[in-house]
Amino acid sequence: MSTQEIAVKQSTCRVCLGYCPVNVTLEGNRVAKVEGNKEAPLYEGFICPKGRALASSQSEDRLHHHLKRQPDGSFSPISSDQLVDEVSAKIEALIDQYGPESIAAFTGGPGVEQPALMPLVFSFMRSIGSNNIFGSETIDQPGVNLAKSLHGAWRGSYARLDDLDVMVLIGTNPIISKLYLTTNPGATLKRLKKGGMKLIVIDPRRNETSRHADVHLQCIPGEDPTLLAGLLHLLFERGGINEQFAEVNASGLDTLRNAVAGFNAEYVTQRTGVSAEDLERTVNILAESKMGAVWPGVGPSMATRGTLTAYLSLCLQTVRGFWPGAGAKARRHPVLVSGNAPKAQPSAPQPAWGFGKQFRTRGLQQTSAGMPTAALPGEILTPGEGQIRAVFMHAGSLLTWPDSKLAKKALESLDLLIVPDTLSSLTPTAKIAHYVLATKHQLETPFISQINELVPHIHPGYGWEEPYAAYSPVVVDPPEGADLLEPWQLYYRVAQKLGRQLCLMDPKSMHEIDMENEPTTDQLYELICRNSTVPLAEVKKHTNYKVFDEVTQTIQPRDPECTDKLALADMTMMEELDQVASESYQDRRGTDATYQYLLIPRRMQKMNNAQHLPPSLNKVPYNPAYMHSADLEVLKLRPGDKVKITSRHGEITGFVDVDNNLRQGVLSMCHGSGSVPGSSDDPAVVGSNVNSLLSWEDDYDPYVGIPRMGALPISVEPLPRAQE
Ligand SMILES: Nc1nc2c(c(=O)[nH]1)N[C@H]1C(S)=C(S)[C@@H](COP(=O)(O)OP(=O)(O)OC[C@H]3O[C@@H](n4cnc5c(=O)[nH]c(N)nc54)[C@H](O)[C@@H]3O)O[C@H]1N2
Ligand SMILES: Nc1nc2c(c(=O)[nH]1)N[C@H]1C(S)=C(S)[C@@H](COP(=O)(O)OP(=O)(O)OC[C@H]3O[C@@H](n4cnc5c(=O)[nH]c(N)nc54)[C@H](O)[C@@H]3O)O[C@H]1N2
Ligand code: SF4
Ligand SMILES: [Mo]
Repeated sequence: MSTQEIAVKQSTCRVCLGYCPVNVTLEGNRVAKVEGNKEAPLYEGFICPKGRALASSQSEDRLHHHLKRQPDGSFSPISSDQLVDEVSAKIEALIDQYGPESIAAFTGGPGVEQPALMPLVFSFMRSIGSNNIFGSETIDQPGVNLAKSLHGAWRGSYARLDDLDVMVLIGTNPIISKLYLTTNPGATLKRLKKGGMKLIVIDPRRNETSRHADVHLQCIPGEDPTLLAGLLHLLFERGGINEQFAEVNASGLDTLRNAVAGFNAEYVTQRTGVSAEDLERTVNILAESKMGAVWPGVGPSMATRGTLTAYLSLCLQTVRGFWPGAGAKARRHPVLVSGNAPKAQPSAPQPAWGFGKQFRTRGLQQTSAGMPTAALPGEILTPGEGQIRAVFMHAGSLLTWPDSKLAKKALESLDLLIVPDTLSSLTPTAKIAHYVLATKHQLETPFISQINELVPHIHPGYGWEEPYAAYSPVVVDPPEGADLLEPWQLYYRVAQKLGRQLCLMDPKSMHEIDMENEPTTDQLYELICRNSTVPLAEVKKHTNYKVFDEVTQTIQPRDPECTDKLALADMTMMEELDQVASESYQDRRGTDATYQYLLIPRRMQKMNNAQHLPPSLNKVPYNPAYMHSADLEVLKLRPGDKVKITSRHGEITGFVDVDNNLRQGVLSMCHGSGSVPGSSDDPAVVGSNVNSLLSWEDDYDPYVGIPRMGALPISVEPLPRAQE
């Protein structure tokens, strides 16, 4: 029996943007249990296994000191002061010799966990004069952002879930990912279905969400543009266009009609593998629905032509007039941010590219989705003016960037690589760093929920539909004797050493951070939220999450002088659609006698990208290669068998498992596991790195450079069974 004091504290899980409210049971300074908080509104006590596992991940082999890589490749502990001194000196020398653009930062998942990280990364990079701020959003769904620029946006945003007659999900699995259904997704979906909402899912896998679908279009991977063009064509044919809405709010209706004319039911059926009856049922539901949402996810984004898929999704939305009108309750409400009143009117298309930074790699450039990650390895490896020599890396890049071999080569060639980590076992990316920043665990830091109000600008699937916000104080102290820094502190201290002034910027104002006296994380949060609609001090008064009803927004009427229109026939998109129509789709798909299967991405409930989660969470420690039993039979494989998976760019060892929810001919596998090529790690223990099968050069998106990361032709060959 423990004699330690037991206490329960309220907090927030920050493993993903679900940001679930949790109750943390402490035994002394040890986290004994993490559970859902039943008193917090909206979530009804919901929590997933990853949240519950925060208890054990907190107490595992923690990294207590920063590490410096020695010439022989080993690591030695160093103090925070030494880390800051040495990193500052190196940054200063690189800037002197090569200029500020030789310094880059990359932020991935950890930006979700640490609300102060992004503002300080931006501020630091601005202070040294470097534009090289990259992030995971350009290897995620950059097309969603580009499509919004090309099509224009509805200033009233999408309708609220409760107002939808139909929801169309294209390669997204909210029950697992929490995209689009942020709070308690299973219960929310059941409620919506009970209320009469129809669900249409386009996905080669009958996933956890499509099991609730009225129509599941189990398409061949990579054929989303064909399918969407077909649905548009059928809507035009059967008079399912909201002409009145389009007349006032959109341009290019006739051009779009002509562009999709070739996508008749026969062609689409043959090409996508979806039956004509299912197409018909889908079109009927769409035509009968007054309000809807057409939402793409990771699936089509990875399958190439993600921008076109996202664009056609917006076109479908607009030709049906599925945008909410004046008087409706809005879908978003600013609490910890400032906001503009939503209006029932379009805002015209904006430039998606053609401004900002141009890179030397494959002609890639800055776009409305940000700096292209696709350019980063090339910009590191190509000598000469513009070469990147130092990277602050907040991600698990060796397991999450396409082409792990190239990622390793590039990151190893840097003069300076800094990677934060929490565990002494170190991630593969941390293992090749010059400096590993030992950082606090999420329950050791305070939290504000502001990011969930900012991300909807990047992707409509995140954020709350209620004016919701939370502040969570520190729950536990870091391990005794540990010398840790929160990542934002590194930026602050290096800037201080270099004599740079850090400024926080938001649309309303610029604020200079005091560079004499280091703020606490809480003080920094006050500054970050200085223009919030509800003062942070007010949010802090509520230990539970709270719905701030007083800032609820209603969609305002259209400005009488508004002449903006949504573009249904952007020229670049129409050209790409024309390519789709005229190409040999078998050639483009790329399967043949050798590469018979298509690899597709997925997410799993008990994994989150490359994050450290307790291996005990999952039945098997690796990421299984799921296939249909009919395919396994042909290959004479049983679940658990070891296989060699080969693409045109690389090979990995994997372990198959059966999933009869998959379309035949498809292999579905999660990313974020495994090791880097050349490593001796056992895939039965660490899993398989699907990114070793990818190449940046393969069929990359011409605008942002995201390569083929799904719908990837592969071969699967049995290997001798693993020794027990
Ligand atoms: N093949 C394939 N590749 C993909 C995808 C796919 O579907 N298929 N998805 C893509 C998408 S959508 C995304 S968003 C990216 C995500 O890619 P990443 O952003 O790289 O993934 P995360 O796992 O979120 O990053 C967390 C990693 O950073 C380390 N880390 C660094 N700093 C910290 C810190 O301060 N705290 C903690 N706790 N950990 C830290 C963690 O240990 C972990 O290794 O992956 C992309 N890659
Ligand atoms: N548990 C968990 N939750 C997460 C994450 C995680 O790693 N684990 N990651 C977070 C991140 S970084 C992101 S970006 C979001 C992503 O959230 P989602 O977009 O919902 O991503 P997935 O859950 O991978 O769902 C992708 C779906 O696309 C399907 N698919 C694959 N290829 C194709 C195709 O060619 N066409 C179509 N139509 N469908 C296809 C897959 O079968 C799968 O069902 O999830 C976030 N939430
Ligand atoms: S869904 Fe799971 S991982 Fe995401 S915030 Fe909630 S409990 Fe954490
Ligand atoms: Mo993502």
